[in-house]
Parts: sequence; structure tokens; C-alpha cells
Amino acid sequence: MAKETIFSKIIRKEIPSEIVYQDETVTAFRDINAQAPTHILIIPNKIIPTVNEVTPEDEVVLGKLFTVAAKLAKEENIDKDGYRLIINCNGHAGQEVFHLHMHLLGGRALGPMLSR
Ligand code: DGP
Repeated sequence: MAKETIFSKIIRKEIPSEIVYQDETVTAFRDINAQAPTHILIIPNKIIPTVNEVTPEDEVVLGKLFTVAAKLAKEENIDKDGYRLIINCNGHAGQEVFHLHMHLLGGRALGPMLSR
């Protein structure tokens, strides 16, 4: 059984966060350390620690991360100007929370994709 992180507490509303979307399989909430005017984390309610643990049975819920991202981008009014979706995996990518999450970033020009 995968280990819980702070994100499980957010899903269960045991700690405060600004949840902007939730259903039976996906939760989205504003990042506590926003890197852009819009910075939302979109996560499966099921604990998947990293992309390395993704299995074929996760394909539906992970596809839903994209439909929720598109809906939220529209609601945040960043869909036309553009935005970036990021999923970090393990140390070289800087993953800090081991509950797979998609960052939705926008609201300003985000610059080059990678720092050098
Ligand atoms: P990553 O580096 O990809 O694992 O990103 C983890 C993100 O999670 C980071 O941008 C900060 C955010 N985060 C960590 N703890 C909390 C929390 O308790 N609440 C909220 N809203 N965001 C958090």
C-alpha cells in the first residue's frame, strides 16, 4: 500500500487548502508556494507516488487530470494566452511530494521550459 503524504489530508479536507475542483477520482487545489498567478495542483485521489508507479489501470484517472486542467485553465482565463502543465518525477526533477501531481501554471509569460 502506497504511503500517504500531506496531499491525502488535503483530499480528505483534514488540513486547509483552496480546493478548486473535486470529484470521486480527482482533486485540484492552489499550490501553497505559487510560482505564477495561477498555480494549481491536480492530483488523482488514489495515491500513485510517482510516474514510475503508473499502471494501465490508472489511464482513465490520469487522462482526467488533463480534462480537469483544461476546464480550470478556462475558468482561470489563461486558456487563450497559454499555460504549462508539469509533472515532476523523483530527484532530478525536484519532486518533493510523493503523490503524483500535475502543476497547472499560467497568468504570465513563463519563460524557457528549463532552467540552465
Ligand atoms: P513537486 O516539487 O512537483 O513535488 O511539487 C510539490 C508542490 O506541492 C510544491 O509546489 C508545493 C506544494 N505543496 C506542498 N505542500 C503543500 C500543502 O500543504 N498545501 C498546498 N496547497 N501545496 C503544497
